[in-house]
Amino acid sequence: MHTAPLSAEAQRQRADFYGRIGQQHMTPLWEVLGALVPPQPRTPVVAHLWRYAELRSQVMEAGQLISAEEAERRVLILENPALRGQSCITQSLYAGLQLIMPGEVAPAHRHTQSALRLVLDGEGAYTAVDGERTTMRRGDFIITPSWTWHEHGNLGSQPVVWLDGLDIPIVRFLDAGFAERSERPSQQPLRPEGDALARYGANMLPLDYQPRPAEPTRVFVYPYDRTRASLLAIAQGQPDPHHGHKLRFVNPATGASPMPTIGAFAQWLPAGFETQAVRSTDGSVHVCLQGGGEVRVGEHSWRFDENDVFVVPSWQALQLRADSNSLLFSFSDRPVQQALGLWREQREGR
Ligand code: GTQ
Repeated sequence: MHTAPLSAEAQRQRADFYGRIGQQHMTPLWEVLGALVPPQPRTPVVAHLWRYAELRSQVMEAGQLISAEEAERRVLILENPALRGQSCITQSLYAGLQLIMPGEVAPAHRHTQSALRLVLDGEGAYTAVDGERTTMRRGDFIITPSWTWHEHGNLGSQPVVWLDGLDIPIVRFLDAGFAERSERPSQQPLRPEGDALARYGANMLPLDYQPRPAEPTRVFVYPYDRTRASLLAIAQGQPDPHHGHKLRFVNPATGASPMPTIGAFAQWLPAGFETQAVRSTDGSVHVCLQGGGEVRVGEHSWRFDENDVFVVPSWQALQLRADSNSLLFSFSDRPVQQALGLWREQREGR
């Protein structure tokens, strides 16, 4: 403030005025302008790391407490420590660890919220999306776009755990949430497994396919072996000083992000590589699929290992160091920010 201190009388006058206009549901902008229009992002979100080795037993305990059928989805939500009770990991994104036990089905439903899955632990489960199943293998990135029917099942003999990422807070903010349960817990398979990937994800497209703008991709599984092979191939070249070897997942028919509200990325950091600090306006959720090292976010730092999940708030500097060859998956609301012309990134030293 550059103005002279207020007299007691003037302070009283203002307080009285605020009280009177408050009766009519008004409030003065000048008292809140700095907070409403900050010079740079001032997020309430805090950085945090969830160590999978410490969470796994509790995820498994949930498997004894409630069935997938009763729960509809048996998920332990990862709540940002500064946003407890709000079911979100950043202001715009939800994340949780979902467990499905052998023989269980998490029944078919659909909702306007878009979801991604990143398979972490166990094998033998599948997700079905609009009549096609995909087997869930560790590291697979699977999507269920807005309003697609989906269920999960486990035909194997092991508990299977994956990370769910959804745009629940975005849809809540917009008051645009709809959901419905299917009459049948499992969808009738309409196409063989692999059909969508062959039609839409092999550098070809069906003859008459014309995607609408912002239509989510018909490819609903990005297999880990393909992702890893691409990262290993580009890792023969020079890494980017701020990102290492990092690629974004796309709708192969359009080049846009797989779903309009959530962007997803995969990153390879060779053993010993340390990134330079970078910050961006999209708060992001990261998962270590291979390797381990150290993550620094602002003043905080953590060791990360396989299956650990960490959240980086908007506009906080991120630095990563890989102790062994490391592969990280991440997701954020970047496509939303880019569509609105809001996204910014700042690379240290530039
Ligand atoms: O698997 O459909 O973590 O509807 C939250 C809501 C997962 C799902 C979640 C959901 C799902």
